[in-house]
Amino acid sequence: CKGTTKESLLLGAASKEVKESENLAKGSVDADVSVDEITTLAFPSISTADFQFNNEKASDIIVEKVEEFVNMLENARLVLVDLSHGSKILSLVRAKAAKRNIDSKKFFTFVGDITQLYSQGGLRCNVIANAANWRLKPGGGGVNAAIFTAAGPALETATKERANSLLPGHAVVVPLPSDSPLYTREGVSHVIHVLGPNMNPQRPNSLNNDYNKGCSILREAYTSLFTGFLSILR
Ligand code: AR6
Repeated sequence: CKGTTKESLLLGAASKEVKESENLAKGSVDADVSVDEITTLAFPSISTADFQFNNEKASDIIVEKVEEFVNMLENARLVLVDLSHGSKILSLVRAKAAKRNIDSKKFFTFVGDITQLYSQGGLRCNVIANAANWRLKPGGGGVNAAIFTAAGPALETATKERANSLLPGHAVVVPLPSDSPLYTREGVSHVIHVLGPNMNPQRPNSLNNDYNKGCSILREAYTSLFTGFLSILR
């Protein structure tokens, strides 16, 4: 979170999430650590919209995986993002994370478009995750379409250099070229594509409601995502 005037103005807003980021900014100043130095991964809830994964089960897995990785982050943090204040997955995760006493400076939720977190929300996130498709192609709706559109063709080219496809449960870290609008406008230096389990019979490789497989693939997906983020930190 960058402590700019823009952010300070936004921090006056009413949302709980924004207030949380205000506390973070203040905390960082008190600790004499520049807020610019906080490396932040913003991630959407993988598989719970187009891929129709059950929200209760997904929220358990998000909290479990955040708890597993949060202490390895040192000066970095994780932010779960969704588009609306009415997001079911955000409220489930918030409640469950609070019960587990997960440090709210290291992990919190935020309402906003993941491609405009800094310009619209004042939240500086240098790494964002994408709920990708197996072909790693633009389009298809949801967060994938939004990220590829906002990043411009540079993301597709950079992605191709790293991988041509993805297996469910896997992730690929893509450094974003510095001429991408997502880099220049939002300060995003890396996109991590993640392929989650698909429960939607209209999409490829549907698991047909097999939540044994589905939960295990979703756990793998978050492990791959957070491991990828740690690899950027080191
Ligand atoms: N900013 C923040 N969160 C968003 C945004 C956004 N711009 N757009 C959607 N979300 P989804 P999936 C939230 O459907 O279920 C694509 O077509 C959304 O509310 O994007 O993993 C791909 O090509 C939800 O909480 O991903 C794949 O084929 C979360 O992001 C397929 O969808 C994930 O929703 C992947 O489906």
